[in-house]
Amino acid sequence: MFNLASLSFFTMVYFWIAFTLPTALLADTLRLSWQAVTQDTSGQAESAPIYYAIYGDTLPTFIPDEETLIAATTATNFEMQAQSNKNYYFTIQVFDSWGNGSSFSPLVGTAPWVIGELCLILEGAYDAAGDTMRTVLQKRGLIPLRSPYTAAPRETPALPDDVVDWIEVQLRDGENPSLVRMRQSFLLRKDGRVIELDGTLKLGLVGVDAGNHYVAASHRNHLAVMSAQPLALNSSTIEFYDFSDSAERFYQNGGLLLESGVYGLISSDANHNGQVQNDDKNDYWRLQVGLSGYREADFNLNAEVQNDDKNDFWRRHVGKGSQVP
Ligand SMILES: [Ca+2]
Ligand SMILES: [Ca+2]
Repeated sequence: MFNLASLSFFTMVYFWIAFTLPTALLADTLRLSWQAVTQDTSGQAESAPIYYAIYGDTLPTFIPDEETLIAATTATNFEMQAQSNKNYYFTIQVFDSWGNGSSFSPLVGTAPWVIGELCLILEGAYDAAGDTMRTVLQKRGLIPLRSPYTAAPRETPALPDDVVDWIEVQLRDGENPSLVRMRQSFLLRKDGRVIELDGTLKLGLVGVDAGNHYVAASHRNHLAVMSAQPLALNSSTIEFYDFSDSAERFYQNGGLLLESGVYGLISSDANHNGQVQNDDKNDYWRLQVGLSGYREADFNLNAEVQNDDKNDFWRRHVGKGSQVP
């Protein structure tokens, strides 16, 4: 009996992924193949049958478990129909005939990705007394299940607990930060953590290769911010960036001191054009004052457009602009 628990895939299994040309209008065939495992880590021959459990999902941060188990096979290849507008990620575990399982193979995917974790505070939602952000919008059922950022479309069947609002995360070129390499919608939790749609902290940022990237964050009625320097990101080691604890985290000093030791994004950009100007008041606040709901001019995110949105936020910031190039 061979114990596969310590079997290493890194030297024994290789993966290829290929898309074939679409044969049907809406589906591509996704093919996954790998080299057979024929021996264990100590070089002993492995006796058949061994089988391969294939786990997969549309996010690179998925957890391989019963829910993400797609198939088990004794073959060394696998085919499935894929939706052409989605990315897919896979990992494989091999089992011997006694049911001993190996470690998971390296992840493979249809698009490159990097991972990271992020923390930021929105001025409008911040409640210094509670050291946390208001979740009135969620408590009143007002946060849409579809991201408001149309350039980074995303949808979820349900929201996790303690959500403040949607947030857009961008990775920008490490040499030329005006170049947006990817943008993706996530959720902001009341403690400042940016979370995946299922609530996990690890963010899979899809569509870029490992390397140096500036991280930018954009909210629908706050001024966008960017990391002071590019971060070295890759697909296996988590880089945690916390915008909330120092003015020095922000590119061109683009953050706002909220209370001693706490920094955040500036509120009051109703039309999300990167500037707090008269039109944010005249074209949004003035038309929405007195209304409830998920509104652009609700600068403190309490689900009501009121005088304090103008007096305590817009008036203090008019003339300010985002420092993100
Ligand atoms: Ca504006
Ligand atoms: Ca308000």
